[in-house]
Amino acid sequence: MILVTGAAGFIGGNFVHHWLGLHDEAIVVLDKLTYAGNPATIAEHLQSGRAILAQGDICDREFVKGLLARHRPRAVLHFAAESHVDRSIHGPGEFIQTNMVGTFSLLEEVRSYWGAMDADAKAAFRFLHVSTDEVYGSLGDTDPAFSETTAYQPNSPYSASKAGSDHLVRAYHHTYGLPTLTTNCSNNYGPYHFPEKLIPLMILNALEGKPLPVYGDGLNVRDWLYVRDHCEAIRQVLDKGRLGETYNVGGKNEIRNIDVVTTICRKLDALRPKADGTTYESQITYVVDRPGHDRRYAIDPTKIEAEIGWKPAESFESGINKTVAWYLENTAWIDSVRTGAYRDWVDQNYATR
Ligand code: NAD
Ligand code: TDX
Repeated sequence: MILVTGAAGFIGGNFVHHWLGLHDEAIVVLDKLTYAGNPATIAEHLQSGRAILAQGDICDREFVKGLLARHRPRAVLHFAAESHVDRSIHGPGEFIQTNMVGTFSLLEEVRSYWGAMDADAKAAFRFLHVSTDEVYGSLGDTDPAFSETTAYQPNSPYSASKAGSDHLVRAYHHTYGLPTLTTNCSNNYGPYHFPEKLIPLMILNALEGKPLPVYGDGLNVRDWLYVRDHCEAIRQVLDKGRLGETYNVGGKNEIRNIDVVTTICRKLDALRPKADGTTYESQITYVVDRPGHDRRYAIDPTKIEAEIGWKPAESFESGINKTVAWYLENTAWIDSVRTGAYRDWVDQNYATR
């Protein structure tokens, strides 16, 4: 049994699908079901019983303690976080609470659970912390990509809160010997991505005839990785990672935002031409920039490639084709996250648990 926090969200939900496609081992999902958590993402596994949903907050130590005691996982994979940079700019409090206090609370309960194990179980246990490349700050056009030894320089409340959580994980390894692993990944995209983030927002706004809001000059660069490739990296680091180490995960797909948006527009022009004969690009609108907007992120994945043997399977071209097709086909999921209708499903299925 493994325990996965935040597995009703985008990456955690994809991880549940990926893991259960490859393993018999069941998953306990610890998720608060914030606006970003949607159990419909993993409904088939909840219904089959291969994944069990425990709705709760990582900050709630009694809840976490009870869950660990009841399910006795051999590993905890920590995805739960407040994840959207723009929201962190408008309201940083939740980010500090979940990403820092929540990670601290989880670490404390895991430390106590792990400390009481017998020697063999203790040696086999793992705490894997899922983090981001944003902790390293912003690169200039010609700077080398982030490596694991790049100094932390977080610039947004989101990245600062994730940096704080990374440091806590590091400290729990060095001080208490907790068997930790940390991954710092670049921008993910793919199915089940909440439509506040660049790629799903652009696909859905385009289809609805709304403006496509590009921040600033549109020349900020992100390093895009298909979400299933990230999930596979996490699975392999869990299996083969050296304790206390961090691994940068990236797809070597540095792309300017405006090029991401025009690529999506062209895919949609081909798959779903507009009735009025105009192109989706005509909906692009430059808007005021994000405050403190990081200019460029780029990941050097040499360590994970050399030590773990991981490489991404998808190119940006193949991944974006799958992603656009998924959003065209999965309108029920999109409607349910936008209206919050999945909460009825939660109430019906979990009201008595
Ligand atoms: P997401 O916002 O889609 O999902 C977050 C999940 O965590 C949701 O299901 C939410 O309900 C849950 N959650 C939030 N607060 C909680 C709390 N207090 N207790 C329990 N559950 C809580 O996020 P995501 O994009 O899937 O990101 C997952 C992790 O990966 C995060 O730690 C994020 O920092 C990291 N990451 C994301 C990206 C990316 O591009 N999305 C890239 C690198 C790293
Ligand atoms: O409407 C938009 N217009 C726009 O130009 C939005 C939502 C974004 N952008 C820009 C801002 C960024 O340069 O697109 C880029 C990507 O934006 P987001 O999708 O918000 O992602 P980002 O801020 O890069 O952070 C993401 O990647 C790293 C995730 O949300 C984080 O959780 C992860 O750690």
